[in-house]
Amino acid sequence: IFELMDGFLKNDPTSLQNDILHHVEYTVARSRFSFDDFEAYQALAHSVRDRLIERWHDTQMHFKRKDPKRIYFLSLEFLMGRSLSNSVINLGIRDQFADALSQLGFELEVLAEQEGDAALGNGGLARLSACQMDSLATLDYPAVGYDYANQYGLFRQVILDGFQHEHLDFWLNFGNPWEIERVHVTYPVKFYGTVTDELLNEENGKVWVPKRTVEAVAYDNPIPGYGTRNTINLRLWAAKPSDQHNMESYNTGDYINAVVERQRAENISSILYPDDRSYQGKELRLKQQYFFVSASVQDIIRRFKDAHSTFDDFPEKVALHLNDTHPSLAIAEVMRVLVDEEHLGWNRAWNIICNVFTFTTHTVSPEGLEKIPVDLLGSLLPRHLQIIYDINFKFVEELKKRIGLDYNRLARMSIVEEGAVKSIQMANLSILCSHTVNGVSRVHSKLLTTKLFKDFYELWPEKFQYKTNGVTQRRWIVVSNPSLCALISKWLGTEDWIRDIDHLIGLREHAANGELHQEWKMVKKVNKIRLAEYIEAMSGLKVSLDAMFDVQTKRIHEYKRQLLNILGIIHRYDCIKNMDKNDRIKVVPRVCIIGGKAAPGYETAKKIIKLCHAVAEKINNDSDIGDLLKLVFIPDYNVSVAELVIPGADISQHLSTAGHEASGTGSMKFLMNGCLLLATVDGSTVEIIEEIGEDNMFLFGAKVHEVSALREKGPALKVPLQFSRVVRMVRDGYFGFKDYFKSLCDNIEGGQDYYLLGADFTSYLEAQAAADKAYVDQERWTEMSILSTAGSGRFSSDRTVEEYAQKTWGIQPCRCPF
Ligand code: 26M
Repeated sequence: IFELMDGFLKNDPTSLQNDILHHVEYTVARSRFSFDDFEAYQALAHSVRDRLIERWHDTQMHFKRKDPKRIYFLSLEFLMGRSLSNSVINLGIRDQFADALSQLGFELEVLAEQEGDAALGNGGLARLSACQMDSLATLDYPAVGYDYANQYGLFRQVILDGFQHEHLDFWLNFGNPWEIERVHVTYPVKFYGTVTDELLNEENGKVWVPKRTVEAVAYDNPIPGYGTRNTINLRLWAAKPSDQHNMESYNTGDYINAVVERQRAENISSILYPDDRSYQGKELRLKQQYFFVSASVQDIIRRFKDAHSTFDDFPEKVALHLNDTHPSLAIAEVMRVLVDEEHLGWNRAWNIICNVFTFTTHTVSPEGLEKIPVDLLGSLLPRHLQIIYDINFKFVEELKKRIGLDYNRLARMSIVEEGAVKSIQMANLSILCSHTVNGVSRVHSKLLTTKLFKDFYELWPEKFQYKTNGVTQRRWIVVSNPSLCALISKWLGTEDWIRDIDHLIGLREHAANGELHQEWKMVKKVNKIRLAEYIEAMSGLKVSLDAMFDVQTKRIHEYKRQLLNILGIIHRYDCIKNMDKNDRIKVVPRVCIIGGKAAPGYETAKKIIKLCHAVAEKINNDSDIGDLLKLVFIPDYNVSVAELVIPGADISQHLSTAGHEASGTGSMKFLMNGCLLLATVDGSTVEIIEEIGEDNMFLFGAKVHEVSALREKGPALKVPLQFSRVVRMVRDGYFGFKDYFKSLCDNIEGGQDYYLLGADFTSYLEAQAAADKAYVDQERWTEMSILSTAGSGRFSSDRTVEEYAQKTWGIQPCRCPF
């Protein structure tokens, strides 16, 4: 037994080779004497998976024995990206695998490229969940992530003639070695039907007679921590037809339709909704939300009941986290189970609810808040609607006692919104029922307590907290930038920063060291070469390595102001065109890189993508410009593309109109990779300034408190001539597609410029000029770059998760001992 304490599997090169070949032969079913890169990847992935499973078992056993309070992280989105490199690094066996493979004639990095990118999410919120899972595992917290297992993920972006097209992403077609199907972990999830009000009183709850049942089957995805044996679980639910599903049709003899109808159950987990408000109020979206919430809640309660006899202990053992309002039906579901099925009585159940839920919001705009039409909810989940009404009734009665009959305020705070479409305000429900409400940066939190949720803040100031977001240095340095990783460890004399980010600050004392500068520049060069090769392979465009690589990659949104970037590029082009020879020599060459997806129904965002291509076409083919300016749009930006782009960037742009970006996490990844930031003072940039110092960044634009006054000026707002000039170029068809781009121009002129591109243009150009100037002095630039990485420690998700554990969830580490 003791010999098996470390598991069955050995990690010496011979054992690893045997394991890989074993999987080639028996899992992939290819001859061990003949297999290609993809087959080698599959066999390798299965060898890694075996090691993950061992640790996963040990961790689950340990948690079961210790029975600590667990954090259940409910999120409708996890942007995991690829797993192979991350897993071998976190398991601490990367080099061993690389050696074993090279003896077999394969290269680890090449095989890693074979893996599909798991894009089970949209953008910031979704990648944040993934980073936080990595930190939870690494810091030994007893956590479980829950989501539904969407089959296709976010759409694949294909660019044709400069226009975005959305294609299905068949990422599961070649199988997914990281998931473990648990055919025996299944729960029925019920929909529709009626609530009988015959017998039961408030103490005993009510009886819901649902009409449809779908089976939720668990798919477990092990998440390994770094420097620990702990491996936690991301449990995804796939929808399968249930045996109880629509039995009547069979009985009435309509066999074919009954089968077709059964298969429809699987639609629930087939698609991921792109982030777009126009998708609100869709029945399928609501089904997805309830489907995963119901299965997760059943799973959580089953696990709790296995070890406990009274629900009074529930809040001591369970923290339920709502990642935005998307999973907030969990509130009504837990209430329903406790009242209707466990017969705890309303008050006891309510007391439990108020002590287990925690909530983080990722939104700044009131329009971004989720609303569910009452009719839709009432038809799909009649009992849940009743429960929400009951919660609201009691809340409003209580509120009247506290604030009196201020009907406007009561209406704002009510969970039920009486508008043109009567609907449920999911944020209000989440705030009411959670003991802690979190923002994702300091500015965001300020906006929440003074604007968005002011009424609630005044009632319960103690509920409101914020945790500035963070990202995991394991993925964003160790996996994506191995050369920088080695350099950092060399200069710090330790690899401890990979687990304990505070060490990173130690780079500061070397920031002026000439030897480090040489090595630092080499690393950046290696990463720029990698990125340049990718750009050439993708678009045929050759870019100069001497140019400043300037990157803006994130979802396309008006408030993120990619349009400001493009107009700035047009301005730069125009200036170069009008320069004489002597001045041209002084121009700092630039490669401008833009990437990101537009929601399929977001016309303006799609036009911005087209404009980017139209401008690129003009500039890149202008022989007069040469290497002085290039513009590239990187298609299908996702986690794996980000891993390649971010390390190669010299400068990155974060241009949101102040007050619109809740936090922003891309900037943190660039910062860790020694990339300088050109940014507005918005979201987490405020905290970044505190760490890096204004002198080491390029800041511009109106501040949060100045924005509304600027907007009020409307058409009277002065815009610089340079701005009008570049907009005119677009209007006049200098880049073609005159009619198509007209609305883009109308949106930002004549008092319509809601996101204040015109107002910020001068200061934007000044920041750009300052960046050019700084780049000329390469030693100064390198120092700033080193200071960026050195100061990025606060933006590790390890710090964020630690704060959540202590201040919000009340959980302790539970480390697997062997
Ligand atoms: C809504 C309705 C229907 C379908 C999808 C959605 C939806 C999906 C994702 C709405 C919003 C979604 O994500 C919002 C998001 O990603 N917010 C970002 O969260 C980051 C992490 O906290 C912040 O850094 C960003 O500032 C914030 O924009």
